[in-house]
Amino acid sequence: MLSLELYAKLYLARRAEEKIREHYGEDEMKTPMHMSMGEEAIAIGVSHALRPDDQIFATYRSHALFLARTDKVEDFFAEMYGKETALLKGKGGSMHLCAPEFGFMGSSAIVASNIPVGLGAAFAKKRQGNGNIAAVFFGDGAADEGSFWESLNAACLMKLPVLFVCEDNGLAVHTPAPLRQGYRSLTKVVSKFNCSLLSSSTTDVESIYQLTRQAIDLITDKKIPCFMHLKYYRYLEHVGVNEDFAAGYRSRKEFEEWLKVDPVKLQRQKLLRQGVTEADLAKLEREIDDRVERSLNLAQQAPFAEDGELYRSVLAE
Ligand SMILES: Cc1ncc(C[n+]2csc(CCOP(=O)(O)OP(=O)(O)O)c2C)c(N)n1
Ligand SMILES: [Mg+2]
Repeated sequence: MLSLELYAKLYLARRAEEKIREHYGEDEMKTPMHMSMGEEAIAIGVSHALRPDDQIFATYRSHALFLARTDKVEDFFAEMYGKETALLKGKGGSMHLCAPEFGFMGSSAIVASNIPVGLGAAFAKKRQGNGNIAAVFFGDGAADEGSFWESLNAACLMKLPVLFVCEDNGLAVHTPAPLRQGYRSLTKVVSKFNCSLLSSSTTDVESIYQLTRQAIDLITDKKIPCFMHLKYYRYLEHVGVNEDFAAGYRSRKEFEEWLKVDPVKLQRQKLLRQGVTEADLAKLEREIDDRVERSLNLAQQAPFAEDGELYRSVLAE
């Protein structure tokens, strides 16, 4: 059942980050944390609609996206703790998650740097004629970078199978969009390019899933890129695990409005309306809680990689 599958993914992402919040203060996870909380419906809705051979190029704010695409909870926590048992043996951390075997081609801490890389993959896909697409995720702040505009231009000119996923939380660190952008509306500017354009501010994961399916159809049928503009609210500070409403650049009131349509809560309510019982949901949630707890414990107990590992897989062999 689609709505239940999506809920399980939403709940897993939320729970995993709640666990990080609980333990980050112990200072055993040495990686900076850019949390997904608030953004999960985008990560999960888009990822669920992509096909197995489509590829994802992600940002440093990709916990939910990584978990949705790979379901590798143990590896995820091992990576947070920098341990040998992780997919990248602890060399990636929160900001450089990567699982190419799942089509999760990597995430980068350099704003907008993943966009041209995704474009290259899309170019290869077009040459191979395999019908697959490259989904490139980026924040509204990445649209302040030249490489974003160059990539958008090249993708539209070359008619590449790229899905641009703009996760717009209206902020680059603490600076709101109107203080950074010399235009009034990103979507209005993008609408002048030769690509399809879809836009939404929903936090309903199923709507984002359906929108993404539409985007994939548009890319396939019209043979031009698609730009999806999706609004969300970042619950926590830019980097770190705390709320930051005392910092003065945004208000708790705004947060509370978005909380009313929290993606995890919305989907749970929808399932109850569809006749799924409270007991069934509680059972599912308990299983996920146990999985998260077990993965965290395993990560804590796992060894660090030997010193030489640091020099492996750094350069292509
Ligand atoms: C090229 C580059 N410039 C600046 C930074 C510093 N920086 C890190 S995150 C960030 C804001 C990016 O905002 P956005 O793309 O909207 O992503 P969000 O953090 O809101 O998810 C900036 C400026 C960086 N990492 N890379
Ligand atoms: Mg942003």
